[in-house]
Amino acid sequence: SAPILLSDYRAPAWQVEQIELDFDLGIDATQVRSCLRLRRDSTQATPLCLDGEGLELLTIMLDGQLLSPDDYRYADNVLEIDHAHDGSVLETRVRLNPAANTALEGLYLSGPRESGFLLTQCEAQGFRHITFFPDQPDVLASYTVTLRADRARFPVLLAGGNPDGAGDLDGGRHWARFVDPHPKPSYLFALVAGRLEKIGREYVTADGRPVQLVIWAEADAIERCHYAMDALERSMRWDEQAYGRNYDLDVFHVVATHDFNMGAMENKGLNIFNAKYLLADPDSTTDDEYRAVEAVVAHEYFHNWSGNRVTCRDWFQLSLKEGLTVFREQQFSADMNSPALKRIEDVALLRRAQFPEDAGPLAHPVRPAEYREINNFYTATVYEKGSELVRMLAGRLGQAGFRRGMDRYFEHNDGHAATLEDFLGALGEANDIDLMPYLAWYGQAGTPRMKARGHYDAAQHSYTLTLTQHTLPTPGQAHKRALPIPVKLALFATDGRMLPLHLDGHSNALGDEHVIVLEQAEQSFVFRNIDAAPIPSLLRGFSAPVILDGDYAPTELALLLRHDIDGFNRWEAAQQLASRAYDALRDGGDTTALTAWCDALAELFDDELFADDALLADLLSPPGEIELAEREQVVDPARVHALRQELQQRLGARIGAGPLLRRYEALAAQTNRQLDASSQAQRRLKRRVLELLALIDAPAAHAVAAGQYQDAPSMTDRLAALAVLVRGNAPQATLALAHFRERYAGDPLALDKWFSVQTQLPGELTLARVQLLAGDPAFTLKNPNRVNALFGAWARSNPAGFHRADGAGYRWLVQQLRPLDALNPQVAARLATVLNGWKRLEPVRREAARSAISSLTTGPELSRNLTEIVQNILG
Ligand code: HT7
Ligand code: ZN
Repeated sequence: SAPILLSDYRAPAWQVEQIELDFDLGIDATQVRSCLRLRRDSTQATPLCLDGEGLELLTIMLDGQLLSPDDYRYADNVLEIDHAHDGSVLETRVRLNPAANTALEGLYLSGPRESGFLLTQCEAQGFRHITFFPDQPDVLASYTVTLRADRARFPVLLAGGNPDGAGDLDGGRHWARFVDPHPKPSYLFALVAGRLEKIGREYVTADGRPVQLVIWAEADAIERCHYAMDALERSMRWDEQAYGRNYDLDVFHVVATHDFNMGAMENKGLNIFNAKYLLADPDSTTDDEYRAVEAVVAHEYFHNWSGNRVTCRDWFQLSLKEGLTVFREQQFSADMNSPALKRIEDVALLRRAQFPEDAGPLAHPVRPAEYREINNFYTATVYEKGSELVRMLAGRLGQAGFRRGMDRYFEHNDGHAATLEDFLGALGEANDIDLMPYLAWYGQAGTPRMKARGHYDAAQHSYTLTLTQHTLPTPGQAHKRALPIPVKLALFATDGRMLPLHLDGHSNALGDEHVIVLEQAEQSFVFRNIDAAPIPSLLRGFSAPVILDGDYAPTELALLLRHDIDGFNRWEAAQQLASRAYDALRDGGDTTALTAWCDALAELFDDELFADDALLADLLSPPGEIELAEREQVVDPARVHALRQELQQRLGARIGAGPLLRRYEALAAQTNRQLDASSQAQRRLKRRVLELLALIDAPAAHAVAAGQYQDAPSMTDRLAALAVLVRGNAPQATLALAHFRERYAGDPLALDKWFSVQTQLPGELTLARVQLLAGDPAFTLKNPNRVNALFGAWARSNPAGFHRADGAGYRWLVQQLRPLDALNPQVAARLATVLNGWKRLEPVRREAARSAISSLTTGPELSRNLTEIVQNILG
């Protein structure tokens, strides 16, 4: 199919002012009647065309007249209708089969047919699987939705908007109606019907509106929704305080399902969540997962303004809602938890998921210029890099200026479908600043590489910092422009003091931290009144999403690691030092960096005054294998793994088994299942200490881990212990895995962890175990969480286990993609992206990967989703 181009965008010739939807719900057959009141743009002569996919068309009526097949054409998923005019009312009736919908897009069944429930997923283009409609986000309509169903089978009937009546019907059936007063695009429509339990809470918004908050889940899960309810309330308060945004309906429903393609969905008034991001209790949820639940609940709630009240003009603008909402979610999580840890977590994710995407054949701008399948563009680039771009703008405007700009953005675009230009325009106009140069970031793929070189002039007492930038070509974009790169910086003296900044071109002193903006390919910045060569702390807080080459001596990084008061940059110094240590191990050269890294961390480890256990755990963790592989021209994943293991062994040995064990015991003495920051930090550090111990004294660590597994009061401790046993291929792993399987047999989310943890077996053992697990009765290709727990965890989190030298891993994964694609194209396409980096593999693996991926280009036709990914990956 031909690509869809941003440059082809035209405002719709037909709008839908009002839609009335009537559902007659059934598992195998659901009838949908839709009634559209149409409005025509008189300047365009385009005929009325509606999207519709996989619909069994029953009847069409235009202005009360039944249409004959001569009056319309339904082909290639488009229904074209003759004789419609401004003010026409179009009624269509269609039939759907929810139970047969394995793609989980449109109306589908979650769970077994006897007891499962019906739900919808419409973003990005699922509504066309429900009824005929101009299924694009710039068509905003008012929705009235009536649901009818058997009361015993579907006791709960929900749709977005406010409730507007309910009652009994003949034959044991009932009905419920919902009216949404806010015009919305079709992707925000939702319904849910089935046997669900609820928990509820009254909430009063800052502007005085009483709101019923209700979370729905199946009976066995409802008691695990309380944490999410608390998180929802925190999110609502936070958005009122931080952005002045109030909720705008009388009800806010949230529903949990185990069958979902993504994390969650912000349908107006009826959010639907993957159970993984809603259910939580200490026995089955790790600390990281608790934080993820809080973040995703907040994210979906924040969409009510950034996405729903102000939506996207077209799907090219996806980051307008996603990048902005990720940013708002990150701010919220930072406020609820530790800002430094949150920043570390977010940057680590960016580097692990987005930088490789931006450096490979799937690289695309935050605002892509074209796509074939929009579902393939819910990427780390659109989400995470998109958020970084908003962060740069927020940093440029300062807190008050950004708030002013956001107020203007919401006010000017409320109820409209907006563009990124509208966003930058509103932020800029409210502050009298031209932000349009930042638009270049949205159109250019690839991660800029920024070099920093310092020169100290003792005679002049000046320090000149020269910054250069360069972005490598990406597919379809050979030439790159210089981008505005804000660099937040400080200068340190060798005794660890921060120096006051006197920058040429600024008459007044700037304090000890300042943001300079690199706007050209090369620029120099001169700092005065400096008495000795300083050590620059650059990109503080990761002020721009670039790769920095800082030309530091190891001792300088060690100094920043010890003295920088920016928690993020402290961690960053440790990461840089570890990367240099890694290079030293690989190249067999100078070991200064390795020694400096080990010494600095051993010193911190012993420092009783260093009280931040969670930060210490992060400092003690070198970059992951994916990030380290990004440093290589040619990647041998087994070698990257071995070198990283050796790096950690050196660190463990430098600290020493005795101190590690003693620290472990001290931390273990405080073991509990509380969720406060210090209890979480204790578990995080305990895990890291145990992992280091396992690398230098495996039997001792495995004995400790086996004990921890047995006594663990929380899933965090239990899973950490299990992971150490499995990764170390310890004899105790077998029993622990069997126990885990039995204990959590009835809990799908915990069972997912049982699958995932086993994908972390080292090296050559992995594939056979993954194959065995794929044959387990609990494994199914129909459930996205299970597929991701097995195939995704294997290919993404165990590169050395996935990238076997004989290519068997690639061949086997590719074999799974075909049947998966037949069931669920979105999940298959996303899984295929794990092969993104094949071109940089060493020659033997590269050829094996190329051949495996190419095998997908012959044989039965693949979905549009998977075809696009395969074609782009092959390049
Ligand atoms: N806005 C939501 C995106 C989403 C989605 C997209 C494609 C297919 C299925 C999907 N489920 C949810 C999620 C979010 O970013 O909030
Ligand atoms: Zn989102």
